[in-house]
Amino acid sequence: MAFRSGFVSIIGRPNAGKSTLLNALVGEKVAIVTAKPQTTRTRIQGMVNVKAQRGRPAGQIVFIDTPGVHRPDSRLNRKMMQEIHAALESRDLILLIVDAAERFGPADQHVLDLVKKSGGPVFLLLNKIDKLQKDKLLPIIERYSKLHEFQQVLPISARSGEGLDLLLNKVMQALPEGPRYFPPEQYTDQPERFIAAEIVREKVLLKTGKELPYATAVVIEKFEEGEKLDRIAVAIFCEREGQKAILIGKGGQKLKEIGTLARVELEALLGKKVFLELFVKVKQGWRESPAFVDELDWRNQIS
Ligand SMILES: Nc1nc2c(ncn2[C@@H]2O[C@H](COP(=O)(O)OP(=O)(O)OP(=O)(O)O)[C@@H](O)[C@H]2O)c(=O)[nH]1
Ligand SMILES: [Mg+2]
Repeated sequence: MAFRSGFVSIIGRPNAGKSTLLNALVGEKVAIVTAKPQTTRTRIQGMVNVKAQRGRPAGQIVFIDTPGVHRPDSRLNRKMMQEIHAALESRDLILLIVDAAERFGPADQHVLDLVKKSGGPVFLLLNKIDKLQKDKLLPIIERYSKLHEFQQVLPISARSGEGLDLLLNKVMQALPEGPRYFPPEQYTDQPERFIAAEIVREKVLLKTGKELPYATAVVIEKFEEGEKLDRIAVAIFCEREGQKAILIGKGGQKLKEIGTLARVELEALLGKKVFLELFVKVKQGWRESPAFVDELDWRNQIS
């Protein structure tokens, strides 16, 4: 059977579990995951190399994680929506992912309309079925199936892995013959620097309350690779002095906790000791600054 490949975009509301799904499919932490909405800010590719099995050809699937679909109210949010539109264009397949335990509402309709408008085949993934009583599932599937001619409606749990094998098989069946786009050992398109910044941002989201997540941005200021030790300096931007005080915490305690968590994960990622320095900086209104928001996207940092 001929090799198959294609690009598959994962689209859904904030917190639906898009990044958790990407990580579970790839088997590596490609995208950061938190319980807070709007965690993902750019589109992120994760590659899965599929071996041939009985009745299934070998292939390479490039999954694209995206920010959650929301109503944009700032420059940053508009940029996030642009990322979603970019991921919707000329894809081989769209995975629309919803939290199966939540009621379908206007925000879900908005996502569905967006996906419909882009045309092309769509799989509906009913995620988080681990939270659901089994007898609740069938009526949910029936209700969702009436909304659109989905090519597949698949119950999954990105967290437990339930349903993901079947999902991979169905995706492979839906993809065309095509080349291997990336070498087999490459599992993401993001540079290490960006992953490092994202890891720090994840720890910031994890360790702070409701208000800060939207107001923080993380920029790598120094990334010096050594044989045994990497020296990384990171700026955490927020919008107000009060937020800076929260991030630093009493006697620097909060920042220390963030730094320790991030360092441990960076050392595992880089396979080396890491000397990590964090600086908190205030940049008023950065979310409205086109230059700053554009600079946050690693694609713009490279070109
Ligand atoms: N119980 C359960 N929780 C899940 C599952 N998938 C994701 N979650 C949780 O849902 C929350 C959001 O997960 P993410 O993967 O960050 O969601 P996302 O869609 O990428 O969110 P944004 O990046 O903010 O758009 C996290 O707390 C996850 O642990 C699942 O299958 N079951
Ligand atoms: Mg995400």
